[in-house]
Amino acid sequence: MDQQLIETVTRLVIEKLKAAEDGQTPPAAGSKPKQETRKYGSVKVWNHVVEEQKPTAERTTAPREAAGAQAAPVSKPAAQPVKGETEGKKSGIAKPKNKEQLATLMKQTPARIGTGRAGLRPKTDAWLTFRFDHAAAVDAVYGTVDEEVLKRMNLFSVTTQVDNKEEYILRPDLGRRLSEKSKQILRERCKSKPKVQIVVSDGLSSQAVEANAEDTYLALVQSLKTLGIETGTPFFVERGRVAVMDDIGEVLEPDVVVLLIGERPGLVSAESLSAYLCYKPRRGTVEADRMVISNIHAGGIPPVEAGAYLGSVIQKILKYEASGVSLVQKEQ
Ligand code: B12
Repeated sequence: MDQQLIETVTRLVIEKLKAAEDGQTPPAAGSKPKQETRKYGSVKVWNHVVEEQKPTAERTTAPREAAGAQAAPVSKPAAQPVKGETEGKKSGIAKPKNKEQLATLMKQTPARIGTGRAGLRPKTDAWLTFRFDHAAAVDAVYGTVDEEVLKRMNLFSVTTQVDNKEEYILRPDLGRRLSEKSKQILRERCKSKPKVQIVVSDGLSSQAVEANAEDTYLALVQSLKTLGIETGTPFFVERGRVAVMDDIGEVLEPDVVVLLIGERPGLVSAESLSAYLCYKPRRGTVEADRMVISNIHAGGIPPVEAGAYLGSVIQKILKYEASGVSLVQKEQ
């Protein structure tokens, strides 16, 4: 499909939805947005097709400025509505064979079931909602985390070997490696060999970090403090993948790494955060030794609850000196 056309249609749809919400007249069809990035409630439209190719030179602590036209708006986006929770869940099927059964099924899942059809196609409502959620997902992947959020959390930034979002998507292997400059920064700025190293990364959803990382992080820190577990110097990894924790393990040699990272957006929520944990992650760590607490967001595990729970999981990891499948085996 033509990327440009998709962008144009998405913009028009969102402008119409927003205008309907505000009771305004939408801008004329084809009129260009003033900026590359515009916000419509929970959706920002990112012109990712024209993302600036950045030089491959190493970046240090302020990599996001280079995003230029792609820079994220500074205000925190409104919380993403969680489907099935905030929506009326009206069935789109005119004459269901079993109305009660359909209503029961629809109540049990936020998935798009019972939306009905118009001939062979989805109904307009279902189609527009899909486009809206898809736009939110694109924003989550292509967006960058608001500097203010990182400042509030007192996190400095380092980068992986990825230079831009397109490369991030095409080369997961580079997202699993810290740049040489970043390794040097970590050696200079972080406590070496801490019990627990907390790391935050945008991963596949910058909005997950903006919406949920702060509460999760604060609850986690509080929980570890209460348990008397020492933590290292926290930081943010831009465009990271889960296995970047192995490089972090090599450089700082913590006992446990806990990585709060944005999950791949689905059509239910684009701001879901995961916490991946590993005991002594190092190059060559097998995936089976990692653990995950996923779906941390308003409609899933509440961030504060997740943070508190993570503390007890870490305590167990330290006790058994193992994580993932190895932990399960040692516990038996
Ligand atoms: C994409 C994905 C996968 C992909 C990962 C491939 C890839 N390179 O991206 C594939 C299909 C391989 C996969 C496999 C599995 N997955 Co999966 N996966 C997801 C998904 C949809 C998104 C994860 C994400 O965005 N991660 C963030 C990005 C930045 O990570 P990344 O570095 O690109 O990729 C790494 C992670 O995705 C990680 N990962 C993916 N799944 C899992 C599961 C576990 C238990 C662990 C420790 C790590 C892990 O492995 C990738 C390589 O390092 C989540 C759903 C969700 N809500 O999070 C489920 C999810 C995390 N997966 C899940 C499960 C159960 C599995 C499997 C155990 C399934 C199985 N029975 O084989 C395996 C385990 C894989 C592993 N690494 O150990 C569950 C975990 C439930 C839980 N709380 O323990 C989730 C939450 C889905 C669900 N709702 O059930 N998964």
